[in-house]
Amino acid sequence: MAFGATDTDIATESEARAMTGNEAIARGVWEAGAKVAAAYPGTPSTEILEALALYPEDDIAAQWSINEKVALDTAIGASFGGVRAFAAMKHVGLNVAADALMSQSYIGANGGLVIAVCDDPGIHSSQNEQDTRLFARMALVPVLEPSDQQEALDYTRLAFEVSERFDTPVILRGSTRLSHSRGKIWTGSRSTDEPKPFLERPDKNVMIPAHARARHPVALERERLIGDWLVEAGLTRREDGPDGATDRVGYITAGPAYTYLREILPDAPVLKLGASYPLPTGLIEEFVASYDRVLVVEELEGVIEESVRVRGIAVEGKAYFPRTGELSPEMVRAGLVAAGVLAPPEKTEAPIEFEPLIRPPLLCAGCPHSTCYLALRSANARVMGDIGCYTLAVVEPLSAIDTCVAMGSGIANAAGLAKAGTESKPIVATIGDSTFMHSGITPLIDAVYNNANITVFILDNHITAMTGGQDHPGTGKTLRGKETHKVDYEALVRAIGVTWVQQIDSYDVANVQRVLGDAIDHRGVSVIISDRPCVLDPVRIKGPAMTVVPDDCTACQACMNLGCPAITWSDEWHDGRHRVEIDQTLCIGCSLCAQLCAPGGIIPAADAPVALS
Ligand SMILES: Cc1ncc(C[n+]2csc(CCOP(=O)(O)OP(=O)(O)O)c2C)c(N)n1
Repeated sequence: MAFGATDTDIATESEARAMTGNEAIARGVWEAGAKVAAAYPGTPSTEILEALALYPEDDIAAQWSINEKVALDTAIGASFGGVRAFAAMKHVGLNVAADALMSQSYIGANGGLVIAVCDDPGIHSSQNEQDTRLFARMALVPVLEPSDQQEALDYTRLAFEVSERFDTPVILRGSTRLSHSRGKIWTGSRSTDEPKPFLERPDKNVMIPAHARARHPVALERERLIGDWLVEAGLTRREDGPDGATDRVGYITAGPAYTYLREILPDAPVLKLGASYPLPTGLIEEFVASYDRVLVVEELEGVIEESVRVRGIAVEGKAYFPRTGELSPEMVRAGLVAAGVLAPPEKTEAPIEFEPLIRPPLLCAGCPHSTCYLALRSANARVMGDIGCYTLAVVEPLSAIDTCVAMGSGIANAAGLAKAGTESKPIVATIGDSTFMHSGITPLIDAVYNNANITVFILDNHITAMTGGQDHPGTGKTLRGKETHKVDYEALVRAIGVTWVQQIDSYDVANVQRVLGDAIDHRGVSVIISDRPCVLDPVRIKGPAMTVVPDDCTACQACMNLGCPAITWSDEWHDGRHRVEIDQTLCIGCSLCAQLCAPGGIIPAADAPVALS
């Protein structure tokens, strides 16, 4: 057990298993007896709900919500109903859910309310690198920071207890490294508390100004109480180490940074914070007074360092550790050397440096998005993009996206650009089906309402491809794979007042171009819905592979404009010139390249006269 005994004694009936941080969080939610869990996918948090869906439906209602705010509001509703409830999202998802969080902080929690928010230091798969701890502090919501997979489970359980004991939502902060790496953990059994009755307290549950004014001080008061209680619970603790005060330098740390620090300095005196907000001021004062110098080691922003310093307590930190990117043991070592507490490594032979092979992200072979962007490039459109696999159309050879801000921004960005009146090119917003559901519908209503002259290209590949193929209200399937109502995009778009709508199959290249031209010619809002499933999901498409007939290939490279990873430029000469080749192991037989090949030099391999490459 990672911390001292609490009301939730989780070590009993223990069984060791290897789990990722996300699986451990899911396990913690289940063990805590939560009855409702909702999320919108987003790396690195996605697998939490996928793992929760493996627990019995009678135990927990686990669902994909249309976006993060709806997920949090769903969990809030269940908490009002007196059961433990959970929402999960990536860091930027909290921006979407923030409005609800800020008010719920004043309202509190009837049934325990926990929100897992997974940060992405290093921006492996996100649009920014924001630090959730800053949000938590602004919302006055405690943020627990597990350092490893065992703590991911333990802290999740404890987060529900904190939530109920102190009448507050609680954020559990994950990160890419913790979410996706695996560790051995001990599991426990599921709590089975009875639901609480609905709390008939409009003064607490209804946030009108008079009520909110009274609740704000309550939220501030619990700040002090929680910080101290986390010490009592053993979650925040001093580890003074065998040589304790002798080296005269102490460290304050939290989350994965703790494990990196321990790898470099296994015996150093450390104050390990289980929560970076609220802080146990008394304990920090005592700890800092015990050492000549105290360094704060934390990933991303200097949240702990600044919070300690504003209390007049002298600590150092971000002078030696970066505010961007992921920490690692090596970076912690480098910071400690810069701070003068570790000697620089002795000069030895230069280590062998391995240059990683650069593999730029690409759309898949046969991706149905590629022809839409080819057509947009031919139309010389100004393309206001959005977030999804299709954002990769920004790179060569498609090079067909001009802007991409945040999920659901593209349509309103396009409308705003049209209103600016400065753009001579046709203005087109492109948006995936999941993103359209998430936050594309309201800006489309707005564009129609304000009579914007734009085209909206909904790229429906029947799935949330970018995050690994999750369902949403447009796929007709739930998180647990059950059939449910499927949104009819055309009916929806017409219902909000769009008069020019056409569905197309993006595998019909000539038709995509023609319809796009017509849509651009329409004055007002026009909508094209490209309807062709992702090559990976839900059906793994694999047709007979295509091949190039060397005699017919004129090396015009029109096919290469698709950016298909199966099409390569041959180094071999044929009849005095180079030509293209198709890698048959990658080709899925979509035939898009054949449609672009004017001389007809690309044919199904099965029809080739001799075995061709
Ligand atoms: C606010 C927010 N939530 C979640 C994500 C993670 N995310 C990025 S794109 C995307 C959806 C992609 O699906 P879709 O729009 O259908 O496009 P596809 O990848 O299928 O082409 C998600 C969930 C994010 N970047 N920002």
